[in-house]
Amino acid sequence: MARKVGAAAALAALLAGCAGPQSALDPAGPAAEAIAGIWWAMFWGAMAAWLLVMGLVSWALYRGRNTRALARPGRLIVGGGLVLPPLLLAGLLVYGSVSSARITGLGAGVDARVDVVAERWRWRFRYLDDDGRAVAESFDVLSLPRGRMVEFRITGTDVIHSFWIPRLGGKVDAIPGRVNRLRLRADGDGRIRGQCAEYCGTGHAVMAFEVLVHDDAGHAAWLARHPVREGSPP
Ligand SMILES: [Cu+2]
Repeated sequence: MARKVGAAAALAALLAGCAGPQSALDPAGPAAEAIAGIWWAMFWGAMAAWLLVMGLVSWALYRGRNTRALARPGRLIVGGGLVLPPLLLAGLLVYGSVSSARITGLGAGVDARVDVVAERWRWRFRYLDDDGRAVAESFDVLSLPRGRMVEFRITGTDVIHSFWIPRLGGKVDAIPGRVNRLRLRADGDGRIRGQCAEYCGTGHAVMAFEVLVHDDAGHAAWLARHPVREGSPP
């Protein structure tokens, strides 16, 4: 009984590690869902391969002293060592490639645009209207309209940073002199957190930001409360 309780507690603790405001395994949008799908496929695939190897190791260790060697060891070496790995990796490559359009948002219609500027050490978000003019600006807090595909144009002013909201999608580098694009959609509620994912200096640890997902009206009202600052660079 105590063992069962212990095992249940260990499992609960393990699963609790999959949730939270910054967990890529707790997806709140289609890109993060695709990434989590690949992660779980790799996890279960690796688990199956590990169990297979451990089974073979156990068999080799405990089969007894006087049994004869494998009749045809070449088969196991060629099958397990040469044929199986390329097959598994090819399968993973195909699955990953098929998922990549969902991860980048390529081909998806864009509902809103946000410029992301990474600085030492903070995030500047500029919300653009349909004509590409900034209508609002915020620092270290990002508001997103729920269910809308948002295109982020990501750059940096000083060193390379990396824009990452694990519950929404993959990370993209913020490189000075270059604009990288990423499309993300936030469908879920709850606390979402972003973080600079590239070590950028002593302030790296404080380069986290909060993501607020609002409905359309809430998002518009939030933008109205965060006008572009006087003298802010374009
Ligand atoms: Cu940074």
